[in-house]
Amino acid sequence: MLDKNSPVPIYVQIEELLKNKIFDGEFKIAENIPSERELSEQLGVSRMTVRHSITNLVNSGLLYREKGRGTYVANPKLEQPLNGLTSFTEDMRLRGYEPSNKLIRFEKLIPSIDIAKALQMKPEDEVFSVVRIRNADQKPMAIERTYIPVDIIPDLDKNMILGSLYSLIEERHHQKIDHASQQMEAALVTKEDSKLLNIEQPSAVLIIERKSFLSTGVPFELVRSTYRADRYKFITEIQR
Ligand code: 16G
Repeated sequence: MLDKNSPVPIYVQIEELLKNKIFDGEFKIAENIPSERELSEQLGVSRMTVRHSITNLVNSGLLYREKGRGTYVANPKLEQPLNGLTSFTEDMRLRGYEPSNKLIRFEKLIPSIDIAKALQMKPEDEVFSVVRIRNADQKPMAIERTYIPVDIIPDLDKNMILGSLYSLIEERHHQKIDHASQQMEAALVTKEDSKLLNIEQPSAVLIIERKSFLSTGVPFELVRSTYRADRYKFITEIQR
């Protein structure tokens, strides 16, 4: 299967071989591929060479590693439009995934001056500080750290925030969500987030910070979302 006399490096030949197995469906989406040890034995090459090929396929998004569990065939990356003011729950349902949340933190506190300022709050006003892991079909996709002024949803509790924040605001509180400003940057995942997202260190993540407003002009959330870069692709339509 591998041609040791070929000018094509062995690790590239292994990449091609693994790619073909993925495209032919022999290795199936979301299933484990054989371990580095198994592949190196089957192919008669060193584990280092196999690891090199697998790392390249992980970097190109065809495979992903899960800590302590092995290497899996990736779903095609999720294409997330950046044009609309949508919620995680809506985005996942639209793509046929079942959204769920794992609540990591839920506290009521007086925020830092910067956060209070951004949310146009008085220094003595409280916020809910919420950290959620956002899953699609039980797989972690993003971590969201959200600040919501207590005045917006005074009776917010742990169970409510396990559902959609946006539908709570719109359907239960009958407020209209109007617009948001957001910024995006690339980063390496922190140690804490690598555990929450179940990815290895180092891995790339995409961070979006969003501040969203009600139709009354009042800001209702300040959110820092950390997305797995191996699972997301952000798209926009632009016109000249
Ligand atoms: C999205 C929003 C986030 C919002 C959340 C609400 C981005 C960058 N962020 O993840 O600001 O808080 O949806 O989702 O899109 P929910 O209604 O499902 O709780």
